[in-house]
Amino acid sequence: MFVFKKVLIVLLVTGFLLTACSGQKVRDSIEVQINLTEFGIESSLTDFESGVPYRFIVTNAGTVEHEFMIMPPLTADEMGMGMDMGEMDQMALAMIATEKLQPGVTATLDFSFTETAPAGALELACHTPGHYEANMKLPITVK
Ligand SMILES: [Cu+2]
Repeated sequence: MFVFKKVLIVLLVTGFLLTACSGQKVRDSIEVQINLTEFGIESSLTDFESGVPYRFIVTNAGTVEHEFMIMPPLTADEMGMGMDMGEMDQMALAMIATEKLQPGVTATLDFSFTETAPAGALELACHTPGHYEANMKLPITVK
């Protein structure tokens, strides 16, 4: 009876540890530090993997308001046309709006890419009027 109890306890503890470990693997996201400035975007990571959960920690390190978008690059035509913000928002895979990125503020965004993206297909960008044209963009890849 004593041995049986011991085995049972070992099994219970092992089961608990396995559950705890596998649960953590699913939840843990990779942190990506992002700085927005006048005018540029810096990121601790530019090569991503599809299916991996990322936590984008975006800081507006500038003195004017910015926004953060993950989206395809705009063509020269689209830039010239002056797309409205609604169209822009629809193109974005994910975004943090201007209201949440006032100067000095840090906002977070949890996001997983669901598809791969070769070089040139996606970028991090700020589309506050004039900022994209002033080079607030950073190419990324997703494998
Ligand atoms: Cu901006």
